[in-house]
Amino acid sequence: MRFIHTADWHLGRILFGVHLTEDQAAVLDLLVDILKDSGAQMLLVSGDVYDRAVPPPEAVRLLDDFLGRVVAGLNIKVLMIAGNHDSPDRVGFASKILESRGLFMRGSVGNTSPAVLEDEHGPVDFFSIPYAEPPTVRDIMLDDSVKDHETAMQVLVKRNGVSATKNRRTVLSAHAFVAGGDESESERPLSVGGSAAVPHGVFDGYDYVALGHLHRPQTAGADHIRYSGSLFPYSFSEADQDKSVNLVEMDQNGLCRVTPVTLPGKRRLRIVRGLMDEVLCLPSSDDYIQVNLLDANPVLDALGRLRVVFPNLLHIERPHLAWDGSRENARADHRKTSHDDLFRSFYKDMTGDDIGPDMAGAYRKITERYLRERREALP
Ligand SMILES: [Mn+2]
Repeated sequence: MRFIHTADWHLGRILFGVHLTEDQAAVLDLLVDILKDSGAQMLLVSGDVYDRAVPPPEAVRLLDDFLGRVVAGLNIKVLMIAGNHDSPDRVGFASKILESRGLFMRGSVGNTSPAVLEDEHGPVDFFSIPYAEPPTVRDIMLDDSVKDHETAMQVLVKRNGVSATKNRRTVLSAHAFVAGGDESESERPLSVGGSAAVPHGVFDGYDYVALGHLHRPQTAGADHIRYSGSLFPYSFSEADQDKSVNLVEMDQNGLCRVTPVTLPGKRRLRIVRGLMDEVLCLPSSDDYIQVNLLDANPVLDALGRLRVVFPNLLHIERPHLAWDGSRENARADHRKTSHDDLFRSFYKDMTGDDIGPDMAGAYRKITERYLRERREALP
């Protein structure tokens, strides 16, 4: 049995004001080709299908087109669960009708009956645990032992009735934060205060666990418990990361061989560092770019001039102007400090460096002229 595991599509994502729909469409085209060539019977999408509970129409059209090509066109089944960005009810819309066509949309934890597929060795059960807040799980399962994400996951896993001694092969698709995972900047935390983490041991008994939530591809405590990572880099903390899907080959005993298949995006997300003059000489590119400008001096129209080289420039960082909120002379009385010393300390606060003789001289010249003009203008 072969299947493909992916997650965290975030269709409709907007990054620094730019709609990524075109990039997401290009990656989904690649995924259709991968599915066509892989011999996979099933595609698992482990949550965060959309970026928002109410996705923009272009994102809905993109998913509609993709599912039509895969489920109707290639006759490959799809099991999709809701993540913490999705609306459970919207993802689960018409699910009972769609099941007969091989499209398993699992929005709410209320409906997690397995999708059963057969190969020459017998059946494989594909279970799902969509994302749900612990209080929601407590209400739906009528179980007061649910206090946090860990106890919620325990209760939901137990309901599936999968044990280590089972005689059927089982796969689980879930959206959760497994303890010890490597986070990026683009995941929305599952819990504010209190722990969102679940230990990987709760998944004992499954032959493969297809996780969603963390955007960097990784294993979670065991080789068969994995995050596929997101479809596309959704923050500059994921710059230069290769995104991929997992091609899983399961044998008659449930043993899985996992091969990541990379998804090279049309455009990459890159961070470029240097002085303004250096960066302007770099080869032009339509990648999504963050420029870390190392100039300490003011740079006029940085955005306009850099956009000539990088039309998809999204963000400029000025590490030398990154004031960290600490002021070295915060307690000094500014009324007793000379203009020169005030500026010297301001400069150090803003840039982290001591002022050089050129800058100090230029400042003195400007202030002297200003003070002279003010004196002369007085009646
Ligand atoms: Mn996500």
